[in-house]
Amino acid sequence: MLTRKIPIIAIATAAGGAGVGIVRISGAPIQAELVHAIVGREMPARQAVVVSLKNAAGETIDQALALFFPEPASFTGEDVLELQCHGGPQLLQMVVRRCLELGKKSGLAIAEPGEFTQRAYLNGKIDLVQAEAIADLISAQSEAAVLGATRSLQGTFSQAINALVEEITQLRILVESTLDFPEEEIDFLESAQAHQRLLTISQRLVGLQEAATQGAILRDGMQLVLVGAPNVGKSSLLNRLAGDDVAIVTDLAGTTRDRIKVTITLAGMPVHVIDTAGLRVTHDLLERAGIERTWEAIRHADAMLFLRDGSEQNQAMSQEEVEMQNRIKTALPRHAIFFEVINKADLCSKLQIQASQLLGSLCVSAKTGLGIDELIKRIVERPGWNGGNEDLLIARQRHLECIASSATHLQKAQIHSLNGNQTLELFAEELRLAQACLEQVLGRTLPDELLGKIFSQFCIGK
Ligand SMILES: Nc1nc2c(ncn2[C@@H]2O[C@H](COP(=O)(O)OP(=O)(O)OP(=O)(O)O)[C@@H](O)[C@H]2O)c(=O)[nH]1
Ligand SMILES: [Mg+2]
Repeated sequence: MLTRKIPIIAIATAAGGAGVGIVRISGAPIQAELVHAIVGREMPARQAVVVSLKNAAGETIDQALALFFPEPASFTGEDVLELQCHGGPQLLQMVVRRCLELGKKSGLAIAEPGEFTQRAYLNGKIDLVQAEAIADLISAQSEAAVLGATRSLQGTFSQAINALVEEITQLRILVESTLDFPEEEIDFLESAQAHQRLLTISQRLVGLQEAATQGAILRDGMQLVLVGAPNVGKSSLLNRLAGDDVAIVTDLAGTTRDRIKVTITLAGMPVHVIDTAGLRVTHDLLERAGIERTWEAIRHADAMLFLRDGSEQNQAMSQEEVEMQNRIKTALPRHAIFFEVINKADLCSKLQIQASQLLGSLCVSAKTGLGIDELIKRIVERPGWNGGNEDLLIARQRHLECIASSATHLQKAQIHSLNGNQTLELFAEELRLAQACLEQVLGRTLPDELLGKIFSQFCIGK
């Protein structure tokens, strides 16, 4: 997205009829004549005024409540004029059209998606984490996600990152100034406890990494895919996890033809459970199309339950099953978690169950509920979900990647810090890189095109 200087306008409320609809204009500045032309009077700062909005023929389009926020004390940091109209889609379009006519000379144009928030970011009103939190707040699907996004918007996440950046900066000042006095460097660093300070920073970063991991799970939910041969009980397990008869269950192999996706919460963690068509060689065109979708789901999984039927006489995997499992593991994304689950444990002997558990499988019965609590516990604990109760922040994969890179640079810095004076410059360099990665989270050192991409995913009018 290009950064434009012209004033912009958009309908800020959702499409469709509503009691109130808001049209928002932002500009640096919005010419006083334009404001006057739109609302038919001078606007006081930050005071609600009832105004008549008129069309070119002088007919009243609507009676609206107008608010004018002069820069810099506004959302975007620019002059902002907000018109709270009646919320009819046609009416709001007419208001926008009229404003565009009146603002033609000033270059008034329709805002691009996220352009208001981008201006707020560029004018230093919010950092990138806060800007992203606005989009996440709008699209939040659960109470916990709303609270987490609000916390991030209020700056809790940014403050934690800023505090770490500050500590790394202090350490860098120490190390880099030591570089100028090579003969004293080791003693100096030792007396300043550089190594200990680095360890403390690393520990804090790990804490932040854990919080951000929780936040990313909260925002995106986990894609949990149920895979296995026909009839092993995938749909039955989906129904058990969802606590509802979501998918059809029969004793015919090949019942499920298409992916079925249900979003549930397991121990407070949002999970998108995806039931799939059983994997087997088939000449049925419809079933083959379903199986192709199973592979598609595997390629996008965060976690997979590979189900086997425990009631079958032969507990050992056939050559065919081994090959299938290997193909699946290759198709899974690198970060995905793989569980082997033996279903129909109600039909297994105690001995069979013990033998399977020894081999690392989880034994459950979708029919009776046996082992389901343990399965849920294992599913939520692997990505590090801690129950998601208090102090959750919302976070994105982008944040996780930056934080992980920062942690890697801090680890390298630790190695160099122990290696004495030969590697002091490398120590300093790794600290610099660790800091830069954290600053990227806040958007400070992010390339323009990436910034544009982030804001273009916002809705128009935000
Ligand atoms: N005893 C017992 N039967 C089960 C269990 N889970 C599923 N079944 C039965 O196994 C049969 C197949 O179950 P489904 O859930 O349809 O299996 P599926 O893996 O979805 O099968 P496809 O959709 O054909 O791939 C049904 O008759 C279920 O009632 C279980 O834990 N115990
Ligand atoms: Mg099924």
